[in-house]
Amino acid sequence: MKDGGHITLTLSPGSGSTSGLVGDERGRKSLRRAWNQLPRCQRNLIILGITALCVTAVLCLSGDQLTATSHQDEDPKTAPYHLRLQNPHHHPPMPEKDQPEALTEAALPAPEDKRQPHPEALSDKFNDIVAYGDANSAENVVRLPETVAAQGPPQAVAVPPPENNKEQDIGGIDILNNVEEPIDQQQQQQLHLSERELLDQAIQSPLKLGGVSFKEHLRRIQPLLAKAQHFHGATNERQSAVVAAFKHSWAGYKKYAWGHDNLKPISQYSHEWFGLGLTIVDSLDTMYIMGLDDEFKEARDWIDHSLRFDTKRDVNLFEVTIRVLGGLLSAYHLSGDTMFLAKASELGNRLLPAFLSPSSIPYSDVNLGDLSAHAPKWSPDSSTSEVTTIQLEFRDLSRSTNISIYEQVAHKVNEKVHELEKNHGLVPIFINANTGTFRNYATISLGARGDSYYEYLLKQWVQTGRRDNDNLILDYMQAIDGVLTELMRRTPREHWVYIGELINGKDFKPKMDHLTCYLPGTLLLGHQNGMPDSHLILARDLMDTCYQTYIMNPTHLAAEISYFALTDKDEQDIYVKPNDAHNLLRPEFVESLYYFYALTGNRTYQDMGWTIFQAFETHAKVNAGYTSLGNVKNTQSTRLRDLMESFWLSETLKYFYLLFSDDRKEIDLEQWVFNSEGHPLPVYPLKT
Ligand code: DMJ
Repeated sequence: MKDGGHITLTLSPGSGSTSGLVGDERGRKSLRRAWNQLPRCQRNLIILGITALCVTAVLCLSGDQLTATSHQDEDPKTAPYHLRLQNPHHHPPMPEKDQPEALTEAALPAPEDKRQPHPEALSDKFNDIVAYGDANSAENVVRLPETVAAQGPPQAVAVPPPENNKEQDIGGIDILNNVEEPIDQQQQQQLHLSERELLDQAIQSPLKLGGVSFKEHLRRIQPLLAKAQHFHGATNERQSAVVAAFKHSWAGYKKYAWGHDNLKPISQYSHEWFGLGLTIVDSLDTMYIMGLDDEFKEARDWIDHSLRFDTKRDVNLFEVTIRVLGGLLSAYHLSGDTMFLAKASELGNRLLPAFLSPSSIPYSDVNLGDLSAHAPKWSPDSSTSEVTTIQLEFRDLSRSTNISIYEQVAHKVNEKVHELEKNHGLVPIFINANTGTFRNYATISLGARGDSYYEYLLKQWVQTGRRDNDNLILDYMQAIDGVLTELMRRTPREHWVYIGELINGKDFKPKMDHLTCYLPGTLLLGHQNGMPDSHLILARDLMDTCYQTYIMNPTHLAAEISYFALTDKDEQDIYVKPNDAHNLLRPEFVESLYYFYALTGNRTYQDMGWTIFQAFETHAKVNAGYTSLGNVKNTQSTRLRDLMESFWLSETLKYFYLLFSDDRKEIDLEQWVFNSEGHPLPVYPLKT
């Protein structure tokens, strides 16, 4: 330390004196005098020597010694749980044969062998796992994500900026390389606002971010903005066939329903739901991935000039979040076009009134123009899957704009639901936004109103960098435990595995919605990220059943709902009731096929998908697009229903296209996470 041009050395009490402060002071003075009497060059030499000694000492210590904590000596068996879990991101590379990818591929039998309840390839492993309860418990994560690479940004390939996007020329770094920006005055002010004040600010000024215009805010966060990703387009006949199906759908929509939510392809008319051009917004990223530049540009221009969010009309928070907010954000991340981010920000602001409930569980309905929200007209409750399937999108909006409020309010829902009592980790399908509690005796289901609660537990954990011991992943593991013990059954003769429901929260019903066929893909994604082998086995068995629900019908298309035999007195192991025989062009099973192909490389899943794609071509394709069907049980009487839902373009066709890709990592699942509507969003590095 410099003190009037001199170096002040301080001795500890007792080292220079025995008489307390006075002696200490005297010692210090005489030392200073002696030091001052030394010639300057000698003093410099001494200082240099001391510095050299210190540097040598530091260099001799290894990195581990330098960062050692008191936990280092703890017995791994008795150390706290979080210390026993290794950080997945620092897991050493495994020898080739132990790579989970190889394990998964080898462990999953070809679909021909599928109907064995315990195939040989897995039986030892299966027995080793013993009881599901133990194997799946939160205390017993079998493997950690060995294949999860160090979290880096998605490989951004620089492409020329779109002409229509001037702000694109900024050449900012990838969004995932979040750089520390100096905190400016605007940010300083924001830091001092409470959550409620931030919420009010965003709601009162939906055309602003952090109190300033979008343009100004985006200018300030330039280094955080996304770069365009590059896709090469179809590379084989199957992919080309899917692109042709997309173009056919798009042409019909453009001709008969442009600017409206959905196409009615039989009556060749439009169908309105929220008045937000759903099909256009939902299709953006599919077109970008397929390399349909002209279609992407016309959609982009419609969004820029004609998409309005200020109409006084109630919309459903969940549907608009997964389709519109998710669609805009995904289009932004893939194309790098900040127009999409500005639109997403306005929509995010206008959806925020949903969170002004007494419990922080959002209301299901929001009036985007009025900026008000309420419970559905038909019930005081929100659907559980709906309030828990908005977090990927709201978090991404926060991370993309560097405005925290969206993530804050959405994450609070995670916390509230986490605290609620569950049935073996399973949740009732209704929750009250005023009281924040589940409806008593509500059904438990992995189909309608329950499904994506489970999906988003895992996917949010993946999105946020796969943090050890996170409540999201602990809740997910507990829930899948509950699925295995409370909901999973096999049919008596053919041993088809299915997931039933608990009516009133207790009475088992052997009914499975087609919606539940998303689960095998999610389970495999989880297994790839360290979940127990029991998840893999369930994924594979359920995959077989879902495929059977397609090929058992003469159309090779699945019904909306299937029932399963409880005893061998039931005539068929799987059957469809007349009122449930419709098909809405839903994506869930194709989505699972995509995950199975993307994560294992096994091309048999492509062949299964091709059978289904051809079935859609045969039975759902009409002059003006593709239509939902009323009956999959009779090829001569499919009873065309006249609706092409936007998820046909956002999900079903996108997953077909990616399933048929020669490059199974065309979208790298370590870098991207698909929202519930099939829109890829970036995975963020673990926050430290
Ligand atoms: C889509 O909107 C989403 O996949 C949602 O999560 C469930 N329903 C449809 C598709 O079936």
